[in-house]
Amino acid sequence: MTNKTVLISGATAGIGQACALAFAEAGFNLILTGRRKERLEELSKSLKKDFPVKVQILNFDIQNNDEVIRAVAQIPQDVDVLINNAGLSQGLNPIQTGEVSDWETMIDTNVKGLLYLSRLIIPKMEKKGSGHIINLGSIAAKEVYPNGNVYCASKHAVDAITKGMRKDLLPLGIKVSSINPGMVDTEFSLVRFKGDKEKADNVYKGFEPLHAKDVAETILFMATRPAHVNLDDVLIMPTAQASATQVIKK
Ligand code: 8X3
Repeated sequence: MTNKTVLISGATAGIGQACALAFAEAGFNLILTGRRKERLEELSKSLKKDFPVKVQILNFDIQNNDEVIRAVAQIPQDVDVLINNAGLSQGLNPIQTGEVSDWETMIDTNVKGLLYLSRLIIPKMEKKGSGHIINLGSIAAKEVYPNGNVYCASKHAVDAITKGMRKDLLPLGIKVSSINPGMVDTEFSLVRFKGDKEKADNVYKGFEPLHAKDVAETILFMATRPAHVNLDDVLIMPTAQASATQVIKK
């Protein structure tokens, strides 16, 4: 058991949801955020039933700074760990036929949303003189692949923001880490392909991708190192994947 609180953005599915479970198992109190209210309520109910932890849910759209401000104002307690997980990929077009609205959604969520939330949580950590921010990057934060253009750019921005945060927050005693997963079998591809299940399933066929739990367990490990240890930058890949574009499929 710990008396610590973790805030997980985008907790309604995938890696965020798996983090909620892993951190509840480890005894963290949880603040779970997301756009899908019913899913948040269901998750909170089941976690409270299974674990002796406090769960607060905050339902808002991270793309909207006013909504983020209103939501964070409802957090009474300290936040020890912030997991900036909310993020998505929309569309997989070459740059010349990309949808502007897809670009805006990715940049507004993956980059601006992460900034809005961090901007409000960091002062809470500063007041306490400690805290840990863990940003969800991607292999797309390290490499650019065909048709990945704006998604890769948004994750490269997360990589740069992580490095910038680490420098700026060093004097404040706040740890900053990033975790960069390769292919993870979540709703990610379904969202990227706008609900085309066949296309999405195809991405993960013929090899074993990472599962959300694999990433969540690693994030929990990162968050529970001793105070003097920080895992700055973790790249986690399926064994069958050597780079963004090289996967061995059977
Ligand atoms: C998700 C992984 O390989 O589709 O960030 O970019 S990938």
